[in-house]
Amino acid sequence: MKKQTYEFKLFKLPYAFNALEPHIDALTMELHHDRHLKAYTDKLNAALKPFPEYHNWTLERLLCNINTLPVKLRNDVRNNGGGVYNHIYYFTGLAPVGTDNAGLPFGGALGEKIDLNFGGWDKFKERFKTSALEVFGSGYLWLVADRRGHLKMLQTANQDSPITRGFCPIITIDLWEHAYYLKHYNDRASYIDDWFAVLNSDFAETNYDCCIG
Ligand code: MN3
Repeated sequence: MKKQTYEFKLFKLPYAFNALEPHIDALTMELHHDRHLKAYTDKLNAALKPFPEYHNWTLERLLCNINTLPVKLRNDVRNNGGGVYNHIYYFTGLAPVGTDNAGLPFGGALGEKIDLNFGGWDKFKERFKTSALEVFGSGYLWLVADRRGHLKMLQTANQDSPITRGFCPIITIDLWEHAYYLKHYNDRASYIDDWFAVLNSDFAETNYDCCIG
């Protein structure tokens, strides 16, 4: 992920709004990016504006050091900074239908680790789906690596970010209803299936290599 500092620019989606059809619809993508992510970005900038001493801090540095920040800044970094970071991870983790890396089982070192830890791709998918269904309320499910490179499925609430807890993110699914309600209504299970169909496996493999590298 490209490291940014204040003033944060709205992340540019690396594909068209309709590129994930029919799995994730264009209107959902447009609202998710142009309204939800834009609001997080604007609010993060507004919160940081009165604190010039943090204007050269990357988003990663802010999120990894929340507890050292002025009290007035902490919640905004957690919620809006997390909102920016997590959405960039989510959007980049999706690949347009028909591209080489869309919806494929993970390969490389990550693929081997998945086979070893979960007994194969299908079993991993099953476990990931079950865990995503269990996330209560608004949040995310992540595949992360811990400091020793071990894989872990991590549920996070609201816009909390795994890097605040020292984990290295590999891939994530946004489980807030705004990510799927227009097309899937309350059927989170079918959204999770559709997410797997457009999962960007290249992105996940590269992230894992960085985590253990
Ligand atoms: Mn979202």
